[in-house]
Amino acid sequence: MNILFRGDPQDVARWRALFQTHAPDIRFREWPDCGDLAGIDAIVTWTWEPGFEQNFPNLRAVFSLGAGVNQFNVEALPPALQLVRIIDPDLTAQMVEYVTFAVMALHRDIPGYEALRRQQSWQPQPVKVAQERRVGVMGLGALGAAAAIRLRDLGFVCSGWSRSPKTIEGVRCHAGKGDLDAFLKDCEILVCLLPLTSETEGVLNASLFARLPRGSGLVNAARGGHCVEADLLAALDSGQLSGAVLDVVREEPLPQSHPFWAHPRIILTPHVASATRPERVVHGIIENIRRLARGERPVGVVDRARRY
Ligand code: NDP
Ligand code: OXD
Repeated sequence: MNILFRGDPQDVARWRALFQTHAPDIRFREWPDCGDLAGIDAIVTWTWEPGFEQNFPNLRAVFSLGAGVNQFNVEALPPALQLVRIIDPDLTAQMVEYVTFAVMALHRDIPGYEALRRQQSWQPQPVKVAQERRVGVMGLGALGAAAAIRLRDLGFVCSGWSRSPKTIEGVRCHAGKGDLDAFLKDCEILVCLLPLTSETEGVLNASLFARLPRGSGLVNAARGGHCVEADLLAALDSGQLSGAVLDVVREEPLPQSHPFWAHPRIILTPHVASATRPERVVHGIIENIRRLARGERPVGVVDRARRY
C-alpha cells in the first residue's frame, strides 16, 4: 500500500517515524513530494481543499485525522471513495474526562463562583448532589454514549438523544426530532456531542434553550457550528442558561473582540476536549489501511447519506 500523509509540516516527521516503526511495509509518502500520484491508494489528512482527490486517479480511501468529518466537503467526494473517521479509545477517554469536568463545573456552579470571586464576594449557595441533577447528552455515538455512561456511573440522572433509538442501561434514551422536547425538558445540563451536518447546524439556538429548564447549563464539545452564538449570549444574559462550557466556537481561534472571552458565565477551552495524539491513534489507522489492502471495510467509514 502507498499512503500519502498530508498534515501540519511540524507533525510530518513524527508520523513518518511512527509508520516506519509500526508498519514498515506501508509506503509512507509526503505531500507535496510524493512521486507518482497514480500510485497513491489512500490519504491520511485532517482535511483538504475541494477537488484535491481528483489528483489521485486510483485513490480508494481518505483517513481523517479527526473523529468529525465536517471539514471535508462530504457531498462532493466521489461515491466510491471511502471517507474514514477516527474511532479510538484514546479519543473517547479524553472526551469522557472533558465532559466529566465540564458537567461537574456546571453542576457545582463554578462559573457563578468565579464571577463572585472576581467581585471578592463570599456567597455560599445551596448544594445538590449528582443524584439530584438531570443531565442530557445530545448524540449517543462513540463519544456521547461513553460520556453518558460515565455520567450515569457518577450518579447523575442521565438521558440521551440520537437519531436512531438506542438502549443504554441506566440512561433514558430518546430518538428523533419528535422526541426532542421530551428530552430537553429533563436537561438541567445539556451536553452536545453531535456531528456537524446540515441537520445539526445551529441546533443550539434560542428555541432549544427556551425548552430547557430555566437556569440550565450547556456543554458544547462538538463543533462551533452547532451553536448560534448570539442566542447563547442572550440566554446567558437573561438567566435562561446559568453557564456554558465551550470547547469549540464558530471561528477558531476565537477572534480577540469576541464577547465569549470576557463573559462571566462562560468557561472556554481552545478545542482540546479530545486531541488526536499520533502515538495513540496510529495503530487504528494502520489497522484500517491493512483492512483496505485485504479488501475489508475499515472501521469508521462515514455513511455518505447521513454525512457522519
Ligand atoms: P458518532 O458519529 O459516533 O455519533 C454521532 C451521534 O449523533 C449518533 O448517536 C447519532 O445518532 C447522533 N446524531 C447525528 N445526527 C443526528 C440528528 N440529526 N439528530 C439526532 N441525533 C443525531 O460521532 P462521535 O461520537 O465519534 O463524535 C461526535 C462529534 O464530536 C464529532 O463529529 C466531532 O464533531 C466532535 N468531536 C470534538 C472533539 C473536540 O476535541 N472538541 C474531538 C472529537 C470529536 P445515531 O446513533 O442514531 O446515528
Ligand atoms: C475531532 C476533533 O473531530 O479533534 O477529532 O475535533
